[in-house]
Amino acid sequence: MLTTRQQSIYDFILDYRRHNGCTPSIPEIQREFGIRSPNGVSGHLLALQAKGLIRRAKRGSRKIDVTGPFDSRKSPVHSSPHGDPPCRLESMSELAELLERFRRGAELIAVAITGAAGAELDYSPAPNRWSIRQILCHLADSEIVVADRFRRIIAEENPTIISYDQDAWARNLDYNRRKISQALETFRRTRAENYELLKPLPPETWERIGTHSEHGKITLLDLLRIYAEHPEGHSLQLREIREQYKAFKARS
Ligand code: NI
Repeated sequence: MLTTRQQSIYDFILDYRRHNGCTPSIPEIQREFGIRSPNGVSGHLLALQAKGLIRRAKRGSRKIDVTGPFDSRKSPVHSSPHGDPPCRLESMSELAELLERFRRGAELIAVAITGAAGAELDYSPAPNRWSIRQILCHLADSEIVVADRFRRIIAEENPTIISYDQDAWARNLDYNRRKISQALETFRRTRAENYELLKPLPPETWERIGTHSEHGKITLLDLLRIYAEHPEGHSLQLREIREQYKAFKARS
């Protein structure tokens, strides 16, 4: 069992990686959780490491490998031993598989929230953890963001990809009050549009690049990998929240 804090830090690492294609630095984890010293973060990371969820190349290194059960699929973006994102396609069947995972994203989310209603939708398992409603809004908004990123990388020469603060969006864009049905529909519709855009692209287009404002060079293929994985991670998160809600209801 993880402590609530360890779980939150682990979730943060997974979600950060989903969005950015790499894991957060110690100072970023400090800032996120208001931890004063880097040693405080190291303590939590050592605990996650002891539980076999992460692995670190060496003490103090930026690179955190996620190895836990939530992530049996190795990070597609930073799986090379030198830490450079692989830009090339291993095979056309790999691409077909990624596109199919990407296509199925909205369906996965719809299944994960089937039957959820009422207070369950706004239940937050712990401070700073998102509710089902907030996660759905986040999925809709992040799909709109990536719709722009895909189009820029395909159409423009090395466009700048600007990062966004997903927690500030959740706080300031009314995620607590938005309609879940509408968020799911936006996610489904935007993902379908993105899929139609990506499906017929010729192999060389997948090597086109953009430059991320914080993380540097990223290929169209990297972006597809990250966003094929994105709803998969959040669907596991949704299932966990629903389990936690069930336990909470049983207690109260
Ligand atoms: Ni996310």
